[in-house]
Amino acid sequence: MTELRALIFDVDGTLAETERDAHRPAFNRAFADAGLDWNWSVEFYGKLLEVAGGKERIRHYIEKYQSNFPLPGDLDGFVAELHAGKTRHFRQLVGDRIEPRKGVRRLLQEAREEGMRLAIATTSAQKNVEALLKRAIAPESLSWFDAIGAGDMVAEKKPAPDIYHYVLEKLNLQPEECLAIEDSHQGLLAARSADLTTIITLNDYTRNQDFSGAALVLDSLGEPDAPFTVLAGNADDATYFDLALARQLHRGV
Ligand code: XBP
Ligand code: MG
Repeated sequence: MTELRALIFDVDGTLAETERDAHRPAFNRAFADAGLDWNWSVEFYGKLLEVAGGKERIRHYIEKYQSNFPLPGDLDGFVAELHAGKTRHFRQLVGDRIEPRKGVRRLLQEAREEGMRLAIATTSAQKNVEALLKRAIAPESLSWFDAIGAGDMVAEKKPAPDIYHYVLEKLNLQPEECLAIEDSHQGLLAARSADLTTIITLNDYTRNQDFSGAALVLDSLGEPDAPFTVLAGNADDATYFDLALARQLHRGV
């Protein structure tokens, strides 16, 4: 039986509620800086999340919702500049208002104590991951992760499996030695296409998505004094997600 050796975390929506409270307002601030009257509401942003990647999301928005916008000659350059501004705002916002989701600190701590390796697989830019880890988790937390796969390091973003393949290669582990933790349908598709056992901690944006294929679907990782709700799968009598439950799910595959 293969041993579980690493946990691979998605970032946005999984480690913290960054989409609603940091990415979205960061896009809006970058639009305002550029003199654009584009403003993405909390609800509308949920639709835009169908497209992974910030640059890809801006481009999709222009094509689908701003068809009268006079396209600049260098559209790639225009989008890249907006996105660079958005990344600067994101780093500021993440320091000001983002906390990790319930159970994240506890699980990371337990993994470190038990020598379980940690990794990140995200669509978001590397600078964003670094800012989130340093500011919302712990100043030195970047060093806890043996592999960080982020943003443009791969050609195809989630739901393609590329970022998970990248991380598995960096870890020098097989998929059956790892467990992925995601919050979205697209993330689940990416992880499952890379043959990873995957658990889901959903949030308001992803609540109604299809999570078939997930080993377990939870409303959060939970805490000893704040139990999770199991929406699909079997957690036996566990009330929060820890390494014992991770190993149990891993063995059950
Ligand atoms: C997050 C994303 C990203 C962020 C924006 O995916 O889809 O596009 O919304 O980040 P995941 P960038 O949950 O897989 O991390 O602007 O840096 O692309
Ligand atoms: Mg996510």
